[in-house]
Amino acid sequence: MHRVSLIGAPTDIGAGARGASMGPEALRVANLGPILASHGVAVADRGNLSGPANPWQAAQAGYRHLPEVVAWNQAVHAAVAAELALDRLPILLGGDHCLAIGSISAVARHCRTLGRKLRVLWLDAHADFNTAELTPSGNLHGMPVACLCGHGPATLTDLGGLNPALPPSALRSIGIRSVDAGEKRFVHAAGLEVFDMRYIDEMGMRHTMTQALAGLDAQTHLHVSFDVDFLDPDIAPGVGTPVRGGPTYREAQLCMEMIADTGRLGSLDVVELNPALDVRNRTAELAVDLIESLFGKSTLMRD
Ligand code: HAR
Ligand code: MN
Ligand code: MN
Ligand code: MN
Repeated sequence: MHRVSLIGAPTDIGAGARGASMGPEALRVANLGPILASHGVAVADRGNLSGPANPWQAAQAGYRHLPEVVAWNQAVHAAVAAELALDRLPILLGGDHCLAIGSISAVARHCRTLGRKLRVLWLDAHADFNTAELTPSGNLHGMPVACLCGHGPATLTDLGGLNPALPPSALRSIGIRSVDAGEKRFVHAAGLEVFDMRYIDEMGMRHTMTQALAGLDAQTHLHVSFDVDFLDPDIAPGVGTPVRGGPTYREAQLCMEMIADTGRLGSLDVVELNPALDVRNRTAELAVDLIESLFGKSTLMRD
């Protein structure tokens, strides 16, 4: 039985479009808490974290809003660490994807303390592996994977007390279809394991997930960082950086169901939902539907 804590982080501090700050409330309006509870999950909604407003400034030395991004990530780190210490499963409701630095560095520290293996699944249209030198935008939501792997400002790379928080070997990126030119070279140099859309097209989602989940054991903590722009924008328009050609509804369901089947899910980010760009909360409702599957809701045939 899962004991889950919802943690809202209402900010778009790392994004290139405003509006992801409304994500936590849109997920609540789509009934995330009650729907999880209806599947037997014990849910506590911890409310929202607070942090600095978005000053909407140009990049300085390759980063937009770095001090504010650090402040938000410190708050996320502390909140996620507190829930893990209570043996609860934290669900971070973003907010933009820069917040995964705080969330995953807390998870990595927790696993280190307990001597548990960690596997991170990065579900995203983007690799999020930019650095100050490589970024075309300065937006920190394009950099969290690089920061977690030790490439970034010390205020972010050292957040969980050990730099790097993650070796690239702990990560699997799935659904990738938009990578900047310098970022692409860096992804190859770092040896990131990427299952891009070409791979999913050719091999199918079932084989992709079998590969991405290979090697988990009973002691593995599985963290899922679910960037809603992973999904095809035809079904998930409410995101700031849509990229066409993403997983269909059925492919996304299978992805979530295969994760649920491992029984290893230990923490989750739901990020980049942008209600200002959504259509009647459709994308939030889709995200909740998929999160249900992640927590083991399955069809009648398999119950
Ligand atoms: N690669 C681009 C940049 O770094 C766009 C990144 C968009 N990132 C997200 N999260 N929406 O995946 O600016
Ligand atoms: Mn992302
Ligand atoms: Mn993305
Ligand atoms: Mn479902």
